[in-house]
Amino acid sequence: MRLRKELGLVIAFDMEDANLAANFAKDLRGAKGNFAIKIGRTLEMQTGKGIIAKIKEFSDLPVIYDGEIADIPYISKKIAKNAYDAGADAVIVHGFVGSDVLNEIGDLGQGDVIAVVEMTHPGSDEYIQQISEKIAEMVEEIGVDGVVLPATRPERVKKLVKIVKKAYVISPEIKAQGANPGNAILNGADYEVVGRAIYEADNPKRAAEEIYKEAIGRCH
Ligand code: 3DU
Repeated sequence: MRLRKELGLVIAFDMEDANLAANFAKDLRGAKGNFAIKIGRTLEMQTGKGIIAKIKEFSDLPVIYDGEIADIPYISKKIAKNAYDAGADAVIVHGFVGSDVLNEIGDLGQGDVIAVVEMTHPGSDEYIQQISEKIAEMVEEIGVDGVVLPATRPERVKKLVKIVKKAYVISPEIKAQGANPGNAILNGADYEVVGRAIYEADNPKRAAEEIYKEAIGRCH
């Protein structure tokens, strides 16, 4: 199931309790909104790639494997293939590693390729931000399916979406690191990524629906 280029929320599954993750995936069935699930390494490390299959079994939402893949083409492709074979609809790969890695994974033809173009944390000023416009040009030329841009820097989202025109944009760091729901979407993102503010809430399903409503509500 490919992600569509439309407004929505990607829920980061970074919890370290696999049972909690599976129950939350089940609970999200029928949640009001356009959602996708992103499985991070912190969750995957608990059980291995089996967690991808388990979440897919319990959920009808698109599942992204966020391995932040950044290795040589041969290894990156193996990691991506393992994730796709386990049921992932998309994988996240770093753009800075270069076009050969992205092409190698794209050639598998098993699902979406989402490239990290720029990051959110302060340290990303030191290196990745210096080259992110070049990364954006490269991923646009290759034709990846999605890109990751930083919600904490809405002005960067605005600038980078002028370069990356075809791919859908997912933007992390809503709430936990200060960005407000809707900020990235108002600046050109398609999906906002929310982790802790949802899965650490007393009622995660309700938190997902509320944050979705808040983000999308600002865009009409
Ligand atoms: O801060 P939160 O708990 O809402 O989670 C943010 C998620 O976004 C988390 O899964 C992290 O891995 C991801 N992320 C990126 O993919 C890229 C970034 O530059 C920053 C966070």
